[in-house]
Amino acid sequence: MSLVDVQIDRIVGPTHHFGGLGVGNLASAQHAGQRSSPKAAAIEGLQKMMQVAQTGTHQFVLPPQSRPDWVLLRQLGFSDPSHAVHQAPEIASAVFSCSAMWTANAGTFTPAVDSTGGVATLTIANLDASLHRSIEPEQTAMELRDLLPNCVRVEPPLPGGAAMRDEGAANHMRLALNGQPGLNIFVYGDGSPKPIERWPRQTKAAWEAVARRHQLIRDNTFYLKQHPDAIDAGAFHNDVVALSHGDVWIHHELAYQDDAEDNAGLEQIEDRWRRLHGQRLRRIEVSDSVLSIDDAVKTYLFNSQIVQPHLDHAPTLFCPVQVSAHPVASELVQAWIADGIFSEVQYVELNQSMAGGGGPACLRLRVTLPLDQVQAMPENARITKPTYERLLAIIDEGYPETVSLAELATPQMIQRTESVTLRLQEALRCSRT
Ligand code: SUG
Repeated sequence: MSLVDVQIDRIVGPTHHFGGLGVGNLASAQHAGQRSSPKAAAIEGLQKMMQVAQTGTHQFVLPPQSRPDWVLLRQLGFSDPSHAVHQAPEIASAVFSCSAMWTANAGTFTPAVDSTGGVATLTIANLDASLHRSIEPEQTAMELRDLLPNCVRVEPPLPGGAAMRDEGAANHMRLALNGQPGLNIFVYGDGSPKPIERWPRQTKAAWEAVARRHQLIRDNTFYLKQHPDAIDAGAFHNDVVALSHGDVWIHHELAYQDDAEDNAGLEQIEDRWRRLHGQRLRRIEVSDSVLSIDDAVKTYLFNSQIVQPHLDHAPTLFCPVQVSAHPVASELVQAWIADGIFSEVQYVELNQSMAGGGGPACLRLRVTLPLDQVQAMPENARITKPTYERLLAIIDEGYPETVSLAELATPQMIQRTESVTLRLQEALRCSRT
């Protein structure tokens, strides 16, 4: 049965700011405390969604989550966000955080064809590695249960705290020929040797639990250890150093520690692919001498988003504009196009998201479904020209231009941002046709 990719992004919330809270995330640390531009952030994200939809891709959208998170604020002993700004700015930043915009961390999806039980499953990520992200899963689970068709089993986040820390699809790759069972590759960062400076955000035990829950075909399931040097260089997720789609897997030389104990090993994955399909997996390794790991992290080349609306055409690559400004990164893209791996590149400006460490691929969750199931998804949450314009008008009218954390915590600003969030939530309330 033929399957199609659905892209799910979220509108960046009106309280978007630079809290510097991203664990091991260089861009987030570099921009900590700077004034942010919530309106520009939301418009940049929405424009990317429209650009993707215009290729003929199924593009859906979620509204911002409700912020501030009053429950977290009160549970941590504050009643007034402005008191938190002065006494515990990290808590204030967490309660206003819009990090749910990075939906690649919302959960991990595998289609029915990959499981022995024949069920499509999404496990909501617990995001337990950081306070500001651990508040996302509850709302995310409700939203995705409403958005996705009933055939998808939406599973709650893994319990177990740090031992089971899970950041969703950002560390998962699925390689497959259309409609056929895929190879699921799960990338983790814990175990020995460890990064020197940074805390790995994904554990192998969490992935093993996800694979069991999803009843994945064992021979098609692989675990790869992220290279500790990549984590130390700021690749806090696999999707900062690797991209994948169909039979294409492009990654940086330092992405994985190939000889780690219990690791699948790249060769084993290639062998399995050859045995299943009788052809070669198109794996491309970009060596550090061509593009250094630091430049990979700076440009977010590997965080480009791949979409393939028409299977008889090579996919389109959406790259951050930072790639076009880098001679080597942009040459690599041109070489991939010349080799027929992609049909074209479209550059997208996502400066506000990039400053928090999120590129085009971080901003979307990919779900692969039969077409009739996609057609059963709520039409009002699909990006079309009229929906785009309606959302743009609400953002333009209600979002602040620029803010600091202290300004976000004033009663007038809270009233304003809560009200525009409600308008967007109302506009996107899922109603099935
Ligand atoms: O978890 N940034 C996010 C960026 C997530 C990117 N996602 C993927 N690679 N898929 C994170 O580090 C920044 C928040 C701040 O600056 O306060 C932040 O949370």
